[in-house]
This record gives sequence, C-alpha cells and structure tokens, in this order.
Amino acid sequence: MTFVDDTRRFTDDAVGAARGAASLDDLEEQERLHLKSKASTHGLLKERIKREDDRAAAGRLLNEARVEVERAFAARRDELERAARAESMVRDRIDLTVGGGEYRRGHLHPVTRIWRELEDVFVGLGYKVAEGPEVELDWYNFEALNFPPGHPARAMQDTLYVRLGEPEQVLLRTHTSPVQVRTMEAQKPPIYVVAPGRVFRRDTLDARHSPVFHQIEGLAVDEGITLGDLLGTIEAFIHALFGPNINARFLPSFFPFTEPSVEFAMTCVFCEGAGCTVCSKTGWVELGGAGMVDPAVFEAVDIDPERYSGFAFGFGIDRVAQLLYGIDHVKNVWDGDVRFLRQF
Ligand code: 2U9
Repeated sequence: MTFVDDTRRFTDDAVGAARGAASLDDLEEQERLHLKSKASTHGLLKERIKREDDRAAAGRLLNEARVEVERAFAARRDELERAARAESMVRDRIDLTVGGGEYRRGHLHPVTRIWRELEDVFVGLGYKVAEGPEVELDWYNFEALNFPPGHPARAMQDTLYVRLGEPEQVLLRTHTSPVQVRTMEAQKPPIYVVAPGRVFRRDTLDARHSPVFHQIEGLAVDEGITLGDLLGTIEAFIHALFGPNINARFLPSFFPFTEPSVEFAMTCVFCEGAGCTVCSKTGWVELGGAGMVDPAVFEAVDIDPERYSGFAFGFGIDRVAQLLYGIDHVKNVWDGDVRFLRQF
C-alpha cells in the first residue's frame, strides 16, 4: 500500500470514527487511537514520511489529512457537548413554581420582649433608660450604696469576684444599682432613670434562682419626692403592664441603700387574687423591693440630701416573664432552647 493510499484510509477511518463516537469519552478514545499518540495511525504515518522519496509532498498530504480529521473530531465534540448540555438542562431543571419547605418566623426572646415593654412603660412615665458595665468595681456595686464592710452580700459565697486588680475590688455586678450611682455621679438632679440589665449572683440554680438573671431598677431624684410618689409609681407601672385588675401591695423591709424600705407584691395574675397554687393561696405574688434613697447614698455621690430626696425600686425581669408566660423553671427562661422558646 502506498503512503497516499494509507493516508486516504487514515482520513476515512478517523473521520468515520469521529462521526460515529457515541459519547465524549468514546470520542476521546478514538481521537487518541487515530490522532493523538505516537502509536496512533497518524503517529505511524508521520514516522513513515522520513522513508518517502518525496518527503515534502508526503508531509503536505498528511498535514491536510490531519486538519480534516481534527475538524471532524472538533465538530463531533461540539455536537456531543451540546447534547450533554441540553440533557442536563432537562435533568437538572429547577421548578421555581414548586413551594419550598416551611420557614418559621422567629421572634424576640420573652425576656427581651418584657424588657422592652418595661422600658416603654417607664419612658411613658418620663424616665430615661441607662446602661452600665457588667464587670463593676466594689465602690459602685456596694460601697457607694451604703453596704457596710462586713455585709453578707459582699462575701465570696454570694458575689462573683473577678481576678483583676486589688482582691475583692472587681466583681460581676449583683444588681443594676451601680448604673444609677454612675448616673448620679455624671449628672445633677432632677434624675429619672431606669436601668435594665443582666446581673450575677453566686446562687445555686433552682426553679426561682439563677446565677445569671435580669432586673430593672428605677431611680427618681428631685426636690420634694416622697414615699407617696414611690407607691404611686409602682402602682402605675403594675397597672400599665398587667391591667386595672392587678394591684400593688407593700410590706416594710430593709435594704442598706434605702430608708424606709418596702417589698412590693402584686395581685396574682393567674387567679386575680382568689388564691391558687402559683401564689400559694395568698392571692399575691412578690415582685421586688423599693424605698427612699438613704441620705448616705446621696452623700457618696455628692448630692445634697437636705435639698433633694428620691426613691428607688428594683425587680426581676425573668420573674415577670415567668409569671406572665407561666414558665415554671427559671432555667427555661435563659437557656436558649428554641424547642421551648418557640411556644411564646
Ligand atoms: C441607688 C439607690 C437605691 C434599688 C432597689 C431593691 C430595693 C430591691 C431586688 C428586687 C428583686 C433586686 O431583682 S431583685 O433580686 N431589688 O429589692 N432595689 S431598692 O435601690 C437603689 C438603687 C440605686 C443609687
């Protein structure tokens, strides 16, 4: 067989193989066999050129054949790729008209909700909202608030101290009262502020106590503020939050930073005062404490107790959430389990 005949056959076979390739893999295999390796038909013909009499003519002939074969492979590759694309368009089609899975809409945490409701009520009564650090100094948390040196609240077993600076001088605030002390340091009366926030105590977790909880405290300092203003303010916010059927009641108490001091309770929201298991059949649930700011506290922050008087109060936000939503264990309020929180 002559070089010309073999080249002619190479072209026919290779073009035929390209056209007949059933898949891209097959096409590649055929291309390798006919064109792409030393041992391919084309490779062998190229070797033969050296032994031809008219090498230039043989080279030209094989070159033309190669171009034709390459075109055939390129054309078939194009066809097969188009077909594969068309097939994947059908196979991978996304039907945008099909409804998706259900996405639940989230909501605020019950504590956040009550926190904000309380802020709204007090802003409505003319108070400003103040914030302060959670890691505090002994001065703001205890000393300025008239806690005597040996007071049990200052003991290691009740307060979480931070290993920073002087021993027992840096702590996690046990109430938000330091925010009001800082407010009184920074501005002169009249002062009407509420301080909501997270506080920390070295308590063992049970249904009603937790080492981390939230409280809101209020402070009013002005000329001529009386105990009557305090009682009226507490009654006003209880009515605003729980409605006109829920009332406030006061009992004498003691706090280092207020004199006189009271504890206050409200009508049980579950039985409206009739008596039930939530209120231990008393018709009342305890809410917080309050009192007239002790003159010693005013002196600590350089406010003249002869000219000004004031009241302060405090209660737990988690406790209000527990009462309003009927949550039996305080741990459920803040451990963030969405299976529990979803129901509110
Ligand atoms: C300043 C002066 C006085 C804030 C007050 C209470 C009484 C009180 C507790 C209730 C339940 C905290 O969440 S709780 O554990 N609070 O009983 N708090 S008077 O008195 C202040 C605050 C700041 C400068």
